Amino acid sequence: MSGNSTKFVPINLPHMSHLKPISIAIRIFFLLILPIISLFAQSEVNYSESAVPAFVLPDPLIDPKTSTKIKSVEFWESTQRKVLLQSFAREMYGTFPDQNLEVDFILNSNQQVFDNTAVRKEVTINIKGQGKEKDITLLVYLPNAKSNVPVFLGLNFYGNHTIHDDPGITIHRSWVPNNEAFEISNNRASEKNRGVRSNRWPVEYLLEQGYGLATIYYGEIDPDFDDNFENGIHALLDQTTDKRTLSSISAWAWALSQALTYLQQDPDIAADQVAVIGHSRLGKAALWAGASDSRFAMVISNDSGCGGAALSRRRFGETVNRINHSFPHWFCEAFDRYNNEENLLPFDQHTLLSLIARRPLYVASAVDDQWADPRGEFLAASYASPAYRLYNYNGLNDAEMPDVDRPLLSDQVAYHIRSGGHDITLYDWQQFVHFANQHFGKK
Ligand code: GTR
Repeated sequence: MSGNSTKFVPINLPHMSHLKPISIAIRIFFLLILPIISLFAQSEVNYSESAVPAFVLPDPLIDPKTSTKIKSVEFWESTQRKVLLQSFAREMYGTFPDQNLEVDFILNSNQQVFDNTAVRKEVTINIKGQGKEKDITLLVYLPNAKSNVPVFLGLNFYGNHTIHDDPGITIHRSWVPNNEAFEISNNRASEKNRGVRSNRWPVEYLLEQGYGLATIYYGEIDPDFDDNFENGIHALLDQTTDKRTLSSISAWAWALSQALTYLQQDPDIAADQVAVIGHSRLGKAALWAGASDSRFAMVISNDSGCGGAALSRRRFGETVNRINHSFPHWFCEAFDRYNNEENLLPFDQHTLLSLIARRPLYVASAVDDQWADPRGEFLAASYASPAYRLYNYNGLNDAEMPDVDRPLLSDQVAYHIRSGGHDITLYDWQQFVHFANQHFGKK
């Protein structure tokens, strides 16, 4: 990773002996104290709207070859979208780990649960590459009362068994971050953690609303630490390929697409009604999956922040420089070039959201989650409107940012800022269900 190239001026204090104390003080201030102050200033997090720098956003609808505005869906889909997707892969999210991987699905269990009101399926996604293989488990709940079920698909942070206290959910054997509150130690999941994250996954509520839920533990795909891409599905790739083009976010997004392939084959599921959803870093993965795989019928970002829905150029809360230093494995190495140089990015996150047009998009923020820059998330959704207009939708258009807990729903794009902090709550899910009902033809 390239760091800051701050230069220090050498100070030779003895040479100052002929100077008056006042000029020594001035010299010390300029040579020693000022550089220290400015170093601190750089590392301070900006939470002030007045300190957001002036910036110009690249227009996703300008054809770089002719510098003219794109007006046709045909050109957008056949050319520009592809160029922009490649640009995101090359400069930010990394390439998809899909070279020469073979993927198979095995339905391991299919059982009635919750007093026969629902079915729980566990599907092994078997991935082979370079003579090695890896299994990841997709957990699926579907309501019994319906056929052709629409499904929310999202990754989870600690294991499928943490999303509900259902004793039938298999406990994974992958690396998992320790968490005292969840009784996770030695980086191993166990019975003790069953259901610890059920507050984030309202399974019964979704089933009652006629939706299915599908989830994978993201650490089974690629463990969330900087391992130089040795572990997870990266281990199944040809290690002579350039590792610098890989990233964890692309691995997680790739697995979401594999899960979608299974869900589209499941006869109980509406193949054209699978919404991809994610919270926080998994919201970044959901957006990248949704942008790059148009089979996802709806895309939902919850508090995805920097590298997700928030505009990078605003430098509000988490910045490109910070995220690349804290999580070097999330993005590809090329993204380091934009540390403190956001204006050089050939796109911004409104471009990513534009790639989701014309499909329904929901961006959600939380008012106390300033680190994720709620306003930057709203603006990116709003600035994606021109792409939606290509398809004769309005998108958020020029709407003002709504008040807290007052969702703003346009024809295809929705946004809310919830009271409270960085989390995904029942309130969030209720808004997503309401939005999905509009698009998936329910009442
Ligand atoms: C934070 C990170 C955010 C967000 C969050 C999360 O540490 O800075 O970008 O992804 O983690 O995933 O909970």
